Amino acid sequence: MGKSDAAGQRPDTSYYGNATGGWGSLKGVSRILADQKPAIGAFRTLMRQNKPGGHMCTSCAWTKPAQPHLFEFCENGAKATIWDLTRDRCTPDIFAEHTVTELRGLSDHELEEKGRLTHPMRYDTASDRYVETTWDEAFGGIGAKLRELDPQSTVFYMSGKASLETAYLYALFARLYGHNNLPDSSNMCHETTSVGLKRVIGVSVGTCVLSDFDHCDLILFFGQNTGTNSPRFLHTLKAAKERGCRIVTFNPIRERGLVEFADPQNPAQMTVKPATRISDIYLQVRPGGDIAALAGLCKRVLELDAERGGRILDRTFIGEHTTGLDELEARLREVSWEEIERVSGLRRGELDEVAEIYATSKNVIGIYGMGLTQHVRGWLNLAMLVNLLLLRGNIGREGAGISPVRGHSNVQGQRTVGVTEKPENVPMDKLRELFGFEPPQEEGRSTVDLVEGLLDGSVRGVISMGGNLARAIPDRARAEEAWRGLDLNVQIATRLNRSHLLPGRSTWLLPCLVRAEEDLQATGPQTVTMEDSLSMIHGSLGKRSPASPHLKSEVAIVAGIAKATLPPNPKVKWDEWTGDYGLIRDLIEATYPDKFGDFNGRLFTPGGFHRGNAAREREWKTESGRAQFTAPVVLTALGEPPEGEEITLITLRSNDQFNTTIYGFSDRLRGLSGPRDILLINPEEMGRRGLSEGQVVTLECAVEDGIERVVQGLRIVPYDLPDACVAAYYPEANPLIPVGYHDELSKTPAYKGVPVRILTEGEGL
Ligand SMILES: Nc1nc2c(c(=O)[nH]1)N[C@H]1C(S)=C(S)[C@@H](COP(=O)(O)OP(=O)(O)OC[C@H]3O[C@@H](n4cnc5c(=O)[nH]c(N)nc54)[C@H](O)[C@@H]3O)O[C@H]1N2
Ligand SMILES: Nc1nc2c(c(=O)[nH]1)N[C@H]1C(S)=C(S)[C@@H](COP(=O)(O)OP(=O)(O)OC[C@H]3O[C@@H](n4cnc5c(=O)[nH]c(N)nc54)[C@H](O)[C@@H]3O)O[C@H]1N2
Ligand SMILES: [Mo]
Repeated sequence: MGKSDAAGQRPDTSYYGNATGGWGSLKGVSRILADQKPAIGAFRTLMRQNKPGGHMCTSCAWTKPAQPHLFEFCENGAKATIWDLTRDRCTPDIFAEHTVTELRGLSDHELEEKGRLTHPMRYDTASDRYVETTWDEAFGGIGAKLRELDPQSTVFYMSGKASLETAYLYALFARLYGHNNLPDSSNMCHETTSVGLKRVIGVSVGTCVLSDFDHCDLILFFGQNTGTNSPRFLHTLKAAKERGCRIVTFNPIRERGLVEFADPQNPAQMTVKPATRISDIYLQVRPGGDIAALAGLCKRVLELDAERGGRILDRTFIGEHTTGLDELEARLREVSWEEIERVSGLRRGELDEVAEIYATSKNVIGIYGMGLTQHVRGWLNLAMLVNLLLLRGNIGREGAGISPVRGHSNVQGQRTVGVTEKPENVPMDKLRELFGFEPPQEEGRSTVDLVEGLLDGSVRGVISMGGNLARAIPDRARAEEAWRGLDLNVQIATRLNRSHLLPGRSTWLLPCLVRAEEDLQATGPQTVTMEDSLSMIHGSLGKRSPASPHLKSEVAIVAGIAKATLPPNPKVKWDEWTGDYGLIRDLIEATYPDKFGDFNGRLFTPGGFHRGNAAREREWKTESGRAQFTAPVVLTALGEPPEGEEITLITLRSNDQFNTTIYGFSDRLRGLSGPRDILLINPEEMGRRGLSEGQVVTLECAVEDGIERVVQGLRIVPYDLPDACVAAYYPEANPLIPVGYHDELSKTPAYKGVPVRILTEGEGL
């Protein structure tokens, strides 16, 4: 689509006939190459991606294998790297030409397309422009402001890309300064996992490692769009399929990557062999219907056990390791098949068939993504999947387990090393001992608490280490004005985005290196580390020459602000740590000795090193000391199931975006391209509601809390979805999601199940 915006184009919904991967993915990469004109050597850089001694991709968190493919990158990993290595530069000249008000008129895509940020910038209120500043002035200005503010009124957000070294220092800085207000992008994503899995199996992350996928004979796949969001995982799935493993998928949308896959690394498969079929059974569950579907599966497995003389359940495991099965059985006896079918949208026969496969499979892995976590009862979705796995002892042995597919490339690791609002997850005694101070004990703010604090004025200052909070949060339209009332807004970023254009009284835009770039400090080039979705820790060494000589590393920026804010402390050595990241890894090891033993020695272990997982060893760090069965009080994950005219909204990522970074306008794998302001709905539902293809409608949120939330100008596109739901893109649809509408336990926003009304012209407005 070149550089132009897509406004005005009609969606092209022609069926995309090819499998995921294949020629289409190569075309996707070439288009971005042509658009971004990366600097010379970009291909060589891509060849080092995800390999020991190379740099780790900044796209998804899928694991990096010990024996990498020749091209250990996928279409979207290549796009992310090429996006970072563009030749376009967003220089002080561009800021001199445009006021911030003017820049706010541009789309997400147009803003990022200005290129890499090159200089530290300060917002000047009088001219409504960003003006060039020096790092000293920036650090000094930010430090002075932070000293003026009450620490409790400030929030340090982190988006999941920054390294373990940056994350550790950032969290330490927050606690030395005096708060635990350390939300992470994880708060919008897998916080449900951190809280939900912890409650039932005592760990906050998944239990599988890569070799489990060589031994499983069934994979149950819930609400994760592999082809777009973690494409390298398709190689693992394909290999499992070729071994005879079966895959059953639960997803309202027939996502192509989970239907079939042609290996773009394998020219033979792309030209002559048929693509590999991925899912044996694909069930288009209704959004929020997974609790019901899993209740049906558990109910049927219990029936099969009774029918087959008690040979289906793993009674030894259940007796030794679990608690709560009686309550679950009693509850499932009460639940009717009629209710299961109604809430899940699936038929009893379909669930019976899957239950039979489950009951006769030896090793089973449960996989999930945002389709389970981003619901009001997301935690119960996970607890139900754990119930099913526990019935046959499928947690804590080879070839089995539960495996969330995490989002950002280091989001899991940032939590591991202390970026969390929950003080109980941090070894405060260790921090006290290492740095000689009294760490704050008060619970900090999550992302939802941050938005609420913006709206009620109790948040006065925000530092954002990456990310684009103003777009990614729920209720973003309401929060926009509030950003502008902040006393301090510090944005550390690589490319321009909307969050940078909502300046407060003191506003700073600080440009940083990307992971593929060389990070040169006093002792030479520095390695950084990250933790992937399977809890493997990897070193990452960038070699590219930085996009501008004025960039600093994220570590140096955190240290610079911290030093300018805090009184001197002989145990806190910002300059030494910046000079040698190995010293920061020593601190990580000293704080978390059980997870990071010999950290510096194991940096470049092929495939990474595993940081350990108690549930994998069948050690249950739960309240009861056992793995917990959960009896579902209700069968829907939706907070407010739609009534009358209402319908459930799912918000989606396209194949051409990374969160709020919009690379282009092709949602290739769904056969969609063109403008992103569309509303997907099935043709029967369109008929029932008198809607026609191409009609432009308004969506209105149906949660009644006295606040009107609408998004206008959405074009109707007929699409294969279950009844009673519609789908629109994130972040365009975010004004419709109330900030208070989130997972009950973890506060993860319920982005996948919001009740809305469709208004046609002249209605309601
Ligand atoms: N290229 C690319 N890669 C990415 C990202 C990106 O934006 N672009 N984002 C990264 C991040 S931060 C994250 S968290 C991950 C996100 O990766 P995913 O977890 O895959 O998240 P989504 O694409 O939001 O949605 C996942 C799927 O949930 C399905 N779904 C919706 N509602 C339900 C439901 O109620 N039940 C079930 N069973 N399914 C449902 C949707 O149809 C969709 O296929 O990807 C990461 N990787
Ligand atoms: N409706 C709806 N809303 C959602 C979701 C959904 O499914 N539906 N998903 C949620 C999820 S899972 C997530 S994780 C959040 C994502 O929320 P965020 O993580 O806050 O947002 P991103 O879009 O990933 O951030 C993109 C920006 O990060 C900056 N950046 C990129 N690389 C780097 C780097 O290496 N260092 C630094 N310092 N900055 C960098 C660039 O300036 C870029 O503009 O959105 C959430 N919002
Ligand atoms: Mo995420």
